[in-house]
Amino acid sequence: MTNQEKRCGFAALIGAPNAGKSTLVNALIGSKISIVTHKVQTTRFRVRGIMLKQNSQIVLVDTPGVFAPKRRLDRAMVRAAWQGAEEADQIVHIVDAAAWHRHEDPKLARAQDKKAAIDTNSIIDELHSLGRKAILVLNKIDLIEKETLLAQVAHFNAIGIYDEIIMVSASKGLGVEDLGNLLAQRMPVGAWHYPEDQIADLPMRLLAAEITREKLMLRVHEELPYAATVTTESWELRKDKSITVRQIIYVERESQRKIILGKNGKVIKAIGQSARRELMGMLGEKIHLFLHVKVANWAQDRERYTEFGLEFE
Ligand SMILES: Nc1nc2c(ncn2[C@@H]2O[C@H](COP(=O)(O)OP(=O)(O)OP(=O)(O)O)[C@@H](O)[C@H]2O)c(=O)[nH]1
Ligand SMILES: [Mg+2]
Repeated sequence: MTNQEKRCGFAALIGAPNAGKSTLVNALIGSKISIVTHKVQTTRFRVRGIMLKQNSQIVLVDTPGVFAPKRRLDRAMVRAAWQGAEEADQIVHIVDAAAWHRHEDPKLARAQDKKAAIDTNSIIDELHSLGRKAILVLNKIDLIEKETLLAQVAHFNAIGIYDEIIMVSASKGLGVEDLGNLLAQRMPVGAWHYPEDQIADLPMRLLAAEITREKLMLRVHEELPYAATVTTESWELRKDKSITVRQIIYVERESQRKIILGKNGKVIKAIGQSARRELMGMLGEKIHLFLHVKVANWAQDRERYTEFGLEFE
């Protein structure tokens, strides 16, 4: 294959929180590079995954969900999402088709579904004003009936900003191949940006911090996941090839620190164990993971933003 035939470009995935963007990026790449939870606002910054398909190298940009921001961190997240979209060759708008279906029925709609629908509509407005066409992905089709889905296709088609609509189940792998092929064909001709075997553009210590944050989000509830952030302080390769990783979990208040530690350190221990297990599986080396919980006003601290490439306004 000559270099001329090669294609390379960026595809940004945008959507309301919890639509399944990170799950879809991981499914397209075939490896977990972006964390996933059942909670909204899991992804906080742009994560680049790299996928090879046909003769194309596609840089998939996973973005934070787009929602009405309140806090400084929220605003930085939403800005990061739109920057990802504006810079991309292709925009993929992901909608949770099951949530959209529920929001249309007063008997089924939960508060979260209504929020998702509002966020989805505001994304549509923004795409309109950007004057950008997008690929629509209706995700979570494993949860709804075919007829419902077809009605949704008609609804979104009529909006006039989508030049393709693809139905997928990111978690079941349905339709993922079709989306990959479409993106491959649409990438501009050009040399590949990354080595052939690279699947993510994210330093290991950042990914390791994300893994710990995922386990934390799965373990503690309500507002606590949003009051916490994780930083990798040190990453040390030992002679026996094992790796010592030290991380700090920042929370905003002493009461939150106590919950994360748990009785006799039970909660932090469980978070550490499952993070360590996942890191070991990923790196194939023995990991010694040390977690430390600190109270700090981190959401107002510039460094906690810049380490993730977020803007600090
Ligand atoms: N049933 C079903 N669940 C899915 C599917 N795709 C994603 N999910 C679930 O939806 C939830 C949210 O997935 P994420 O990938 O974290 O969603 P996201 O859009 O990245 O969310 P944020 O980062 O918070 O914006 C998780 O519990 C996933 O397992 C799907 O195709 N079917
Ligand atoms: Mg995500």
